Amino acid sequence: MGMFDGKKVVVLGVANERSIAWGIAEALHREGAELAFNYLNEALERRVRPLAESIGCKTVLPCDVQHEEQIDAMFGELQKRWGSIDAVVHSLAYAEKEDLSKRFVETSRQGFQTALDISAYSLISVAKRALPLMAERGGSILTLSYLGAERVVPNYNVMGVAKAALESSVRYLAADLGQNNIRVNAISAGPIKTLAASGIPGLRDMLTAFAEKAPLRRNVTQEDVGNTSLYLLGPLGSGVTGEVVYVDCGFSIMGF
Ligand code: NAD
Ligand code: 0WE
Repeated sequence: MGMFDGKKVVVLGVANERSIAWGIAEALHREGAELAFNYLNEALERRVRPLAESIGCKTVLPCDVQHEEQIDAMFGELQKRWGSIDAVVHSLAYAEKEDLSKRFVETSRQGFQTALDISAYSLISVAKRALPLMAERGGSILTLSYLGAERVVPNYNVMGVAKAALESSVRYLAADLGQNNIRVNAISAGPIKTLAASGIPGLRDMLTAFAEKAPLRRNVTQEDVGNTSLYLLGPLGSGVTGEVVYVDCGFSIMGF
């Protein structure tokens, strides 16, 4: 008996086996969920499809969240195949590389728009498409944030601004969609070595310093995030909405 037996969950943001979204997918699969995945482009399709097939999933659809019609097409296809959905995982972000290394004051208008569009607005756009598919039974939406939303993390720059907008959107969506019995929450994860993090200069030192300072004296894993996602996406989180839950080995409680 799995906690997600018979539940249909859309997972956005798997790029490879190190993706946080894949850690969440594995946890959901273990608990019996039926899953659907997106891929950003054809190069990533070649990574995502075999991973999905390894857990018996054939629903793998293209969706670049910068294009409204691709979000429409994905949820249109899910409507046809599944009729309804129970949960959505939004685990994606993007900012121009140069905006994560230059002085923050140099952030361009275009760079700001790109980061906010892909990393924050997309949650609203996805929630809008999920709403009619969840309307009957209610549902749960989960996104991924980072401490850089609230505190200055060197070089996180415009991504921090985008995550602040994302966390605020979680609260506004939770207030709005509560009447449809849809919950909306975020996990604020500690740094994890994924594709999105691997291009960051100094990531190794950051991970070492994190594990020294965090109360649990280790780094956060995809499995840690997967475990908490089960709580927020499923019946154990039935009364929780609009929250940002830290999965950070305690790092953020420390003052010194
Ligand atoms: P990842 O590279 O595995 O995943 C990022 C995903 O974003 C990729 O699958 C990529 O295809 C997708 N993406 C980018 N632009 C897109 C677009 N236009 N349309 C659709 N998809 C797009 O890296 P990850 O670390 O697993 O990141 C997942 C989420 O976790 C992100 O929101 C990230 O900000 C967040 N997060 C990461 C860390 C970390 O240290 N790795 C910590 C906290 C939060
Ligand atoms: O949210 C993130 C990373 C998001 C991200 C990563 C990239 C790298 C490649 C968004 N856009 C891009 N664009 C690229 O071209 N994290 C929480 C991981 C992360 O990113 C950092 C961090 C940490 C931690 C950037 C600077 C400092 C720390």
